[in-house]
Amino acid sequence: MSSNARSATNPVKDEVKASGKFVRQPYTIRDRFSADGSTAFPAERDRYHLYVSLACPWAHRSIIVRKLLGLEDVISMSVVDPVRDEKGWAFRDGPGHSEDPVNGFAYLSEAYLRTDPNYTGRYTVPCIWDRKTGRLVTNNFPDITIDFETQFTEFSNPDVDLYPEQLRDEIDAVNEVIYEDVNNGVYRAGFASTQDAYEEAVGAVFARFGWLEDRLSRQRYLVGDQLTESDIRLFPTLVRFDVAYHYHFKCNLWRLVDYPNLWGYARDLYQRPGFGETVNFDHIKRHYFMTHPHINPTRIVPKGPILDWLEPHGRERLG
Ligand SMILES: N[C@@H](CCC(=O)N[C@@H](CS)C(=O)NCC(=O)O)C(=O)O
Repeated sequence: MSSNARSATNPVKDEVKASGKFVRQPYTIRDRFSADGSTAFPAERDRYHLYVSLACPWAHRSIIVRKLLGLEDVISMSVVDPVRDEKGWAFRDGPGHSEDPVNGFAYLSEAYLRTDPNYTGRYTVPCIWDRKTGRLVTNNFPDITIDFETQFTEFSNPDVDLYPEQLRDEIDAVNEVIYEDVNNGVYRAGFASTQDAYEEAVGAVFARFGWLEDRLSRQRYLVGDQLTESDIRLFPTLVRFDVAYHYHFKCNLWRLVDYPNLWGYARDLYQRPGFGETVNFDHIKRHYFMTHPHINPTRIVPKGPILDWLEPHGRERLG
């Protein structure tokens, strides 16, 4: 099956290997922004548009960074319908989502095919459209936040540095293990098609949760004594964990709320500007439970769990 004729019920089918392991597709549109005009996409005001889903953890990272850096008036953004069908992400008016304000596209696929008529990957969020050249610049989520942090500094809040030079090596190392075991780990568990592949992935998720629980018992943030890109990488997975991954992706050895430090850390972030205000549990739940019918064929969205994200976190004592 070619990627352009993806299964209506399971768009990642091509990425589930004979071993039953989910191996995520490589990123295919990977141009970079530049502060100094050294690439074809210089950092400019009112030129670029970020397409996101509020359900998607990969997109959530770019939404948080855009907000924390104060780039909302520089890079415009719009939100797709959280429920995806066989045509992929759609632009539609509804609670928290809208039609495409830039191109009037009905489906995100149109942005990809306008960029490259031979595009065969999945039509994913987040991705960034360039009004000037009429194409997508990138759908590679790690580059998006790093470029916002390092190439748009002329336009961003000078008091916020999420990728400080002296912490970059440690941030990159932490991000790598978090990506493998946690961010993508929950997907490797949820999309596994054999018992062995599932168990390996779930083991990695909870082994890394143990490591994080220990690390966060001693420090308020993942790296250094400030908020960084690493915290922004972890938070979107944590905020989705008990409402989606625990049940829908069968990551159910424990819940986030069973880890005092990790749960306190997640609430600490949630209660800050840029974090809780960018979380939409309605989009998250409807997306996961209604978009993967090979996992949840009834598409029934669970009512719970009931969680108190605003409960005091007590993390101030750590610095
Ligand atoms: N760009 C990355 C991560 C982004 C990603 O997977 N986003 C999901 C939503 S959480 C998506 O847009 N999926 C569309 C699809 O599978 O057709 C990838 O291609 O794996």
